[in-house]
Amino acid sequence: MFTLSSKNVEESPQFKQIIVPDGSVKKDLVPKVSNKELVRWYRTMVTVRVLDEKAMRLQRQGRIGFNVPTTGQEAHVGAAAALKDTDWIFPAYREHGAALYRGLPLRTIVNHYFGNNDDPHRGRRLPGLFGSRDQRFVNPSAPIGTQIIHAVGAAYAAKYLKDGTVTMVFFGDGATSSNDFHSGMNFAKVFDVPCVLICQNNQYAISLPVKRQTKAKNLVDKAIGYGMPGIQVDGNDVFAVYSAVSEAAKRARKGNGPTFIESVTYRLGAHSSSDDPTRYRSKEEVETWEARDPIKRFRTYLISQAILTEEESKQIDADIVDNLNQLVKEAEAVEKPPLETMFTDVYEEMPWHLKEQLENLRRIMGGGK
Ligand SMILES: Cc1ncc(C[n+]2csc(CCOP(=O)(O)OP(=O)(O)O)c2C)c(N)n1
Repeated sequence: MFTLSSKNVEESPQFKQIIVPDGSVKKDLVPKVSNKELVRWYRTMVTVRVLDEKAMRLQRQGRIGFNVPTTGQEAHVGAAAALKDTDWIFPAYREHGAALYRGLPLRTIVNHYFGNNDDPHRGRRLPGLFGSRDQRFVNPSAPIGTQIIHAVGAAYAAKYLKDGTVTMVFFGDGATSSNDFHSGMNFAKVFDVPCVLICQNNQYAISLPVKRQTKAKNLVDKAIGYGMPGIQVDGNDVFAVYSAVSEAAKRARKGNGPTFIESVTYRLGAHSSSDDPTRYRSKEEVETWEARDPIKRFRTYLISQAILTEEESKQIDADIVDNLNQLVKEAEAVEKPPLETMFTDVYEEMPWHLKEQLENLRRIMGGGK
């Protein structure tokens, strides 16, 4: 049986790939998507990259508290693009591209990074763990894998209500070892709920490589045990991700139940701003994956097809940087939430014990805000 390793991903017999790393394509597999839409995907992917690079610098400068890197995993934008706006997305914590594609304003994410008074979460969540009801982009849960059962439950509700919506849940390779993965996958297929379960196999759960996570040859093989269709896809290929999710969403909408997708990708950055990946992986391995960069190959494709010129792509990139720098400047100038907001917005009326804690805190802080 074929075992996937960082060196041979392209040789896998079941691996779905449309744009190969040099930017050329398997023509008959290219999805029918307008040029305008392709440029939207490109913009979104570049925005995610630029945001990540900026956020890491801001964190190192002590201007924001934390960052969850997304560099290398931007092709998941194709997954969001394959759904309808009325479908629900249950993300893990590296799906900034799906949120932006759905229309969550970049300004909101930047405010959230600063935990300022305009952050809808008002600084009460780890930066990167944001959600938005308007975009049907559910708040990620920090405990690994829990969103799988939430998404499957919501899909069960959609089936019961016959409202035609599909749910899509993202999770990492590490999450496939969680109890919630098992119960979610099992329940999803037993009740044939309209759910797309997409595992972003970025090769590591913090420092634990995927080969120490499971004895299965490939994560996609896990679908077989639940009687569910599985697709293994090049997770650095936006076309392949889009096609796989389109196929899965179509199946779900027809009433034919869930699909498990293993999206094979790589986290080029650290696990989080608190991690040092040089302690557990080699420079050579990272370079192997840098050569499969999802943005570079998509840009090469767009330019080769005259969908964008080299100059236009550079202009888009530069505009994104300028816009982000401006948003950062503005977000940094917004006041921090007042102290009492740690206790408000939790209950409609603040209960006595929170009032007491607020008073104690005020006393300790010397009445400061
Ligand atoms: C239930 C649970 N156990 C452990 C952790 C600590 N933890 C945070 S992230 C992480 C790794 C998750 O890896 P994976 O699912 O592959 O996602 P990735 O971070 O690679 O995107 C772990 C173990 C947690 N948040 N929740």
